[in-house]
Amino acid sequence: MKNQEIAKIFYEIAYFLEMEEVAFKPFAYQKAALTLETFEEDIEEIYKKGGETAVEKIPGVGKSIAAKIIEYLKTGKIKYYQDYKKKYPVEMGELIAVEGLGSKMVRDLYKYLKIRNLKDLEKAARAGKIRNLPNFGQTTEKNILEGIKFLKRSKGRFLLGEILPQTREIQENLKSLKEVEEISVCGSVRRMKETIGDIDFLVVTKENERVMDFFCSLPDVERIWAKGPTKSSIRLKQGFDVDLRVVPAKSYGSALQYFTGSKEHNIQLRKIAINKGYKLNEYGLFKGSRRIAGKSEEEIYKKLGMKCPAPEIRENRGEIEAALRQAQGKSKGLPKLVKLKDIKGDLHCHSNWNGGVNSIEEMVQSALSRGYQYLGISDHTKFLKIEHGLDERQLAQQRKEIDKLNKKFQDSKLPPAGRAGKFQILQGAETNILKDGSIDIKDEALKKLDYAIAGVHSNFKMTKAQMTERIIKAMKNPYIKVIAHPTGRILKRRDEYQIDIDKILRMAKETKTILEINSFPQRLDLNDINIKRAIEMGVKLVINTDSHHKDQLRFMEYGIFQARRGWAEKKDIINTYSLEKLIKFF
Ligand code: DGT
Ligand code: CA
Ligand code: CA
Repeated sequence: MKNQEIAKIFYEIAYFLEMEEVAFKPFAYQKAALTLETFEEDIEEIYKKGGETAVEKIPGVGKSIAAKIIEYLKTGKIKYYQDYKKKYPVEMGELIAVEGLGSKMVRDLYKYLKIRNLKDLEKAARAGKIRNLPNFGQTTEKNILEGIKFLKRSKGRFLLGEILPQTREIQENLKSLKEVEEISVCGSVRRMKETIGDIDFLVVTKENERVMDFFCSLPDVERIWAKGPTKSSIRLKQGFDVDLRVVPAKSYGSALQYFTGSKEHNIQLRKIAINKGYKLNEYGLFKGSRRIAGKSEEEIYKKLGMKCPAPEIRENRGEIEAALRQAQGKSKGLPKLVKLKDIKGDLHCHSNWNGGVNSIEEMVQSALSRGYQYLGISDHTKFLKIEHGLDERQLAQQRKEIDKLNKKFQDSKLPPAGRAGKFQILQGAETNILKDGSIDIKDEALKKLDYAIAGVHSNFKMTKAQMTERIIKAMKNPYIKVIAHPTGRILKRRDEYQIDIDKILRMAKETKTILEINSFPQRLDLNDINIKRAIEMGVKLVINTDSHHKDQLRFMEYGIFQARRGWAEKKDIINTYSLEKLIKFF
């Protein structure tokens, strides 16, 4: 699929246009990039089937952008982009990834210091050359160095959101081989960790050579690190590695268990085996030289006196003890983890009233197709100017449109098949927690919403005590029901801001404020450990997608994975509630 490649180029074009301070156009390219990036259909297929007209019909793609997509599909290049690259020979993707570095700064860094890439940037910052540039200063220089340090730390790991679609594609490909008897992904992908080092596959086959030949000639293979009858390892063009191991059917379960990990879980499990006088490895569970289990994971855990814990919680954070207790019929067994099908709606979505791509109605169609009972439109509010945040008057206008749409849906012949027979659009708003903890929208306007969300979108660098107080003050506002992305981290880009999470959790419980698990693959905030802690303290959570495009509603699964990694059950998540229960709750 070329969707991602083209999206990446469009993002870069947007940055180049911004560098030249061209009006409006950057937004058009960003919108097209966002659309392509989230599109489930293959753009190449769309073009093949429907030609130019079909490409132009994609929302957010006009005539001139469509022409560039087609140019890329035909020639592998876009001249417009190449020309910019010639004019500014900078590694835009690399530089812009540094937190706090914008396109105009990239322009000036190139103009004054000929900085083209991360290496140049680090050198110049270390030499103290950046602080003297107009509009930069010492703080910016320090922030740049911190940003680089953070990038280095997360290097070599990929977002689950980038990896999972690829994993599924490869798995389908391998499955199509008739010689493949069993296949499973294992490692951190099976555990649905937020970031992934490499993909691990496990296969049962009698035709090792045939399978390995096929694997090593998959489309997009860039390098073959190793190729053998039982283990091969490749690097894909997208930049990540894939391992494939072949095992006999009698060891499939034990290999699956072993290669799923985590390492910490395995170490603990092996101790239990040893205490029982067994030996556990990827070939099976052995008593002396006799294999007593190996075909399935369940069998192995059972022989060790345990229930089989879900892969997402195999991190040695108490799941082994819980699995033992459950097998013994004691209380505090394994959690009954929340599932995607438990979700009845999404409460954090953006429409084209602010920076989103789609109309409220288009967002609703997407929610209906997912069988939801409700959709909360929670657009940004006025403090966030770059997202075209709404003020009190615009919120009131939006309310009118939502009421009208709700009436329209009630009057039409809906519900479509598979839905619970009711649907309602709720009006929320993603308000801003200002520096002093106040909200950028007046209480009288908040009162008229179905619920209000609040989030920190500015002044990230405060002391721990200040930031904690700031958020607590927002939680104490009776109209603020949800705190969005509570720790503010962006994976591979910036750390959490400093907060006293225990204090926040205690206040969330006290003020009955819901904390969000944000499903956006770059956020996944709260993280697994904080989710577990929140649940233990009795804090309720919501899993939202933060969609800025109708197709992003599908990101819900990433929030679910994260929630499961944090041991969340259905009862802990408020958007598993029915419409009536939710409205009453608010
Ligand atoms: P990643 O790829 O860094 O995101 O993380 P994993 O968990 O996929 O790690 P990876 O790919 O190095 O290895 C896959 C699994 O194999 C891992 O989850 C557990 C198992 N494994 C690997 N090395 C060891 C080891 O030294 N000891 C034990 N007990 N298990 C290991
Ligand atoms: Ca791995
Ligand atoms: Ca591996």
